[in-house]
Amino acid sequence: MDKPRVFITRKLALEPASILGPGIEIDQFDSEDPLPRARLLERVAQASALLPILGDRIDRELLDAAPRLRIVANHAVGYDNVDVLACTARGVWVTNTPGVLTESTADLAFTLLLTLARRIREGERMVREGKWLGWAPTQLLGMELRGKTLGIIGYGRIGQAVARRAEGFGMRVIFTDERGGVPLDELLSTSDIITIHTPLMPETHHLIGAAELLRMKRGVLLINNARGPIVDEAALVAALQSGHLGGAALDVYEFEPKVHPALLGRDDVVLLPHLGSATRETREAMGRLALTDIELVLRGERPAHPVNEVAAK
Ligand code: 8YV
Repeated sequence: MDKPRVFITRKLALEPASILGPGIEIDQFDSEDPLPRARLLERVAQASALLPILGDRIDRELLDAAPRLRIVANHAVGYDNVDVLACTARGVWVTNTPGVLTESTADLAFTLLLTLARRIREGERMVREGKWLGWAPTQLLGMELRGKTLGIIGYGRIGQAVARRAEGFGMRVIFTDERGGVPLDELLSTSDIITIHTPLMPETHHLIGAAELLRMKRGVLLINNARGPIVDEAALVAALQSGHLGGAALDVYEFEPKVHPALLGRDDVVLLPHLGSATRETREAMGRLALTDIELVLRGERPAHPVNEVAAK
């Protein structure tokens, strides 16, 4: 009998063969480049397991092209790129990588927050461009964190890890979540800084649109390293242009990897290329989790991090 094959859609932070046993054949697009959709569809044809990243859309078309597929082990905690219902209907497990990226993603949220609040980008550029002519009492004044209210939208593992950091900085933390906290309206109208840590689902698509931005206090700072489409990017641009928003720090974009052109030239925004979980430790752990779940499923066992339930075949 042929060995089951796994298709890994990118270069990983660890060698897949260091986790997968010799009974599994590894096919890998061993690159950081985007994988064209047509090549993805081609290479899943013989795959029993698939390890995709966020940018790979796992939908009915892909499932049709992959008749042998038994598991989609998403290299992410978020799985909005996967049509989970379609996978379940075909008996395909879907797994994610929870827990191992909580601290790195919360660290990055706080990095964004401090970079924006303390105008780090502008200061850095001033020095590098030789435009710093000397110290002045009014130069690049930012926002102090102590005593400010941080509104956290989504209070799961990452939201709570951000709250722990904020408490260390003397901030007052409020949150909104389907499990409790304050109503979204109250969070919007009372926070000095707002940070988003909810998954992208139909209910959270454009959760922050023009009306919500207007409800925020004038001068508020907005942080997003969850998912781009939670914020209506065009409305965000308008709120920055009108001066209602004090600034935004983004690690994710509505049409990733495209960035709204109006954001690019602004001094009151910080823009990163989706670096939330980008530490060596976390990326190795994410790869390990996904590959281990593949190994389990191909051995006929239940994966350790399922997001759906599949009947035994
Ligand atoms: C990944 C993420 O970098 O885990 C997530 O949900 O957004 C990031 O950790 C990204 O999803 C790559 O697949």
